Amino acid sequence: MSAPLDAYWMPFTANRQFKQAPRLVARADGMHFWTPEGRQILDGVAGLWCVNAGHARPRIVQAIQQQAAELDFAPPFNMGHPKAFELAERLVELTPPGLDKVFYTNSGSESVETALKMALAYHRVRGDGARTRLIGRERGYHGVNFGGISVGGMVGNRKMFGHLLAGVDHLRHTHDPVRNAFSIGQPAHGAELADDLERMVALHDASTIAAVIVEPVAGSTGVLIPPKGYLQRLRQICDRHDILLIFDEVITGFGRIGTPFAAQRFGVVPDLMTVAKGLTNGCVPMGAVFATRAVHDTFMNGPEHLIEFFHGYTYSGHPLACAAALGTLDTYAEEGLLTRAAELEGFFGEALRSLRDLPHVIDIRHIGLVGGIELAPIEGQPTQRAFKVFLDCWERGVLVRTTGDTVALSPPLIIDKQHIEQIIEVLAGAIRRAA
Ligand code: PXG
Ligand code: PLP
Repeated sequence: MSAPLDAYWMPFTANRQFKQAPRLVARADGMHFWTPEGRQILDGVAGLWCVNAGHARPRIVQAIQQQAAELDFAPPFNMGHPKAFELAERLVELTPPGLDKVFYTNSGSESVETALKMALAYHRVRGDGARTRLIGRERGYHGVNFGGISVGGMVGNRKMFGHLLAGVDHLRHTHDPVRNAFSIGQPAHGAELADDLERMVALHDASTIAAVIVEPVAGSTGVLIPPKGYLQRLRQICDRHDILLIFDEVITGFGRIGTPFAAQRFGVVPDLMTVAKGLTNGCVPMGAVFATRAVHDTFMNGPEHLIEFFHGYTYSGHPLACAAALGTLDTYAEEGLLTRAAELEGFFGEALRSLRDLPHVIDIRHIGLVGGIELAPIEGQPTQRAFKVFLDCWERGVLVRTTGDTVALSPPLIIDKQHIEQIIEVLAGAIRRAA
């Protein structure tokens, strides 16, 4: 090991355990990482659900290099630079109709905070300022900032941090293995869970509710796919009561489930949509919030010389991030990557389902190029069986991700069938050994 490991306090990591047996990567290209010792690792999770076009793509590398030399920084408040505007125009060509406005952030977490603040401010500027309540969902992940953990539904991310935002409530999650285990694509049962929102309206009154935020497909909490009709129903209830619907597409955005955004796959258009990760192929930190023209225009009614939305980041629309995003969009377009997951979905799903009869496999879920294999926990040691599988796969040259006792796969969208077979073979061995 070259540098000591002491000073770096690592995020979302068992620091002491990691430092006893560190797992480092030093280089990446295409579908692979390499360790400092030169061992090749097949990337089964697109880094952390973000490297959708694969690693070290030439157009993106070149765009970042050129941009760093040409314009390293431009102040984003009351100033601009051409690529920020160009990128916004390019992005709204990809979004569902109506989502025509882009606000830049630097991460998924910041996108979520931005969207929640937009929702509150939107109601306020239209004279409906009593709408302050935000509704999330159990088992939701919306990043790690205070708004996101308040509307989020992962107890580990919430319990250490006091009271969080006031006036938040949660829909029930949609995970129902009793009725839906081993569904192909969207599960059949559970659309009625969207009616939880009607119960919240009955409890709190619609006049107090600003917005509902959900992941169209929940990623971090175990790949939970929306039951058929669920998102449509949520949209209808929001419309009925003037509640804004926010889709958190930080994972589902940019081709993960076979359409540019999940909104298109499910045919449901939200009022606000958060993205990050695949926006720059993970190469430079960047996030964004898409807003409908209607939401945006509501802000544009006051005096023209005044700031309409008191929000923004030093690095909003950073030139390096914009350049990376433009290179990323070019790569996606040239290689048809934003719809490639739809072409591979059948093969990928079948490969995943071949694991069905292995020991302790209690559910397999998949859509597009995202999959979850849920394992029965080792008694008294939740998460340990999946973590054993993760370590075993790493030793055998495949990177997977675990959440609870679910093993998650979300490979780069450039993956080919042989890579899928390799991942499944290594995973099958690891699951057998973790029995
Ligand atoms: N929303 C969603 C739906 C996400 O998946 C965020 C917001 C936050 O994004 P940032 O860029 O602030 O991390 C995410 C991020 C995992 C894992 O292992 C998933 C995420 C982040 C870290 C780990 O599942 N998703
Ligand atoms: N803290 C201080 C003292 C600052 O001056 C700023 C920005 O100017 C911030 C936090 C916020 O930083 P950022 O805009 O990078 O989110």
